[in-house]
Amino acid sequence: MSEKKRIIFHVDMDHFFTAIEEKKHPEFKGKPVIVGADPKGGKGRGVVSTCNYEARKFGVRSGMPISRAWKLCPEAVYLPVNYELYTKVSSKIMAILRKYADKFEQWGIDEAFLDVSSKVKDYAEAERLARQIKLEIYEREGLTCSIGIGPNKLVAKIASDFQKPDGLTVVKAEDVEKFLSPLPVRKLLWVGRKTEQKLRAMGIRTIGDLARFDPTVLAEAFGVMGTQLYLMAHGIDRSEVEERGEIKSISRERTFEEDTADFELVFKTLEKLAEEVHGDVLEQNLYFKTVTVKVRYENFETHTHSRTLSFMTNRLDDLNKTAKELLQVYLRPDRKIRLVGVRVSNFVHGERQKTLV
Ligand code: TTP
Ligand code: MG
Repeated sequence: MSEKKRIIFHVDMDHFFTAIEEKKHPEFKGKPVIVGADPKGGKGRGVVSTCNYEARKFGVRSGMPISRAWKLCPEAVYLPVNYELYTKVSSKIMAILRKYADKFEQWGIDEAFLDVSSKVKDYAEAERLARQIKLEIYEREGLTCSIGIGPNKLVAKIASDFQKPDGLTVVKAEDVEKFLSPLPVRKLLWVGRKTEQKLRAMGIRTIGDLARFDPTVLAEAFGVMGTQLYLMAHGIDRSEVEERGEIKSISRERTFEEDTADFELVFKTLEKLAEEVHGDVLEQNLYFKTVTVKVRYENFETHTHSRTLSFMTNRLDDLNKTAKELLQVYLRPDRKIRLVGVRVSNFVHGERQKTLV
């Protein structure tokens, strides 16, 4: 039997955090809006979480130091991150999307894969379904998204990014190689900066260059990843859309006003972050097993250290105790700390307890 033809959607909300803020504050519409750390007149030390498309025209991007954003666009509206609100909206969006899919997989806070193979008979029907989904999200939540449609997750994901914002890109199975060929290799999901540089040194810039390259040479240069890259360049991806826990992790991190070796301050900050994380854990009715601590030193060297507990828990005490133990190894009098963070993951959804007598 030949492999079953699939039709997969990838949905990605447009400038998610700022879109939610704009909906809440219509007076921001048309202005550059940036969500992230407090810029403090250019002296702020955290990063940009996201920004709307008006701010992107000034060169502002996610992950950029907030001080740099301030230089590029001091006139923007700067807002703190309101995770609670964004998580709530995310859940509503996911509930809308889930009902359209045979198989559903949330991916981060604002993206999802939908396998709609049994819901539509061809790409024309798929396109109509995608328009219906976009309309429902817009009518119910006032937000736009971009949807990519393809024969697998890889192609769908690249397609959703192809026309943003408010895009809809359909790539039929027979058009995959033609679609991918001119795009830069960076668009293949796991191609990071280093791989990109190495490929460039071999004369490979586009996905098409990669697809035409000798696969044995790629395997020699990159090992297993070389073979993977070659398959991806030909648009081949057999991975299934898999239902996972709605949220994969909950985290908080904070950049200190000044790099510090004051361990009491670091511990206190960690405790505060753990409390915030714990608040979200309870609100989402989750139990976690894994705790991760992140530390960035003054030279930007960044470490993470995780521990998986032997039990599921939603207790603040367990989180605090584990996080502090994990942090301990990073506290050295000769090394100042720039940032500390804590994350919980490996969730199970708890049964909502009705009445406890
Ligand atoms: P993305 O989907 O990467 O970005 P976006 O939705 O803001 O913009 P786009 O229109 O290009 O899809 O990320 C989703 C949210 O995750 C984003 O709104 C904010 C958050 N985020 C961060 O907090 N830090 C980051 O570095 C990135 C990339 C995202
Ligand atoms: Mg998005």
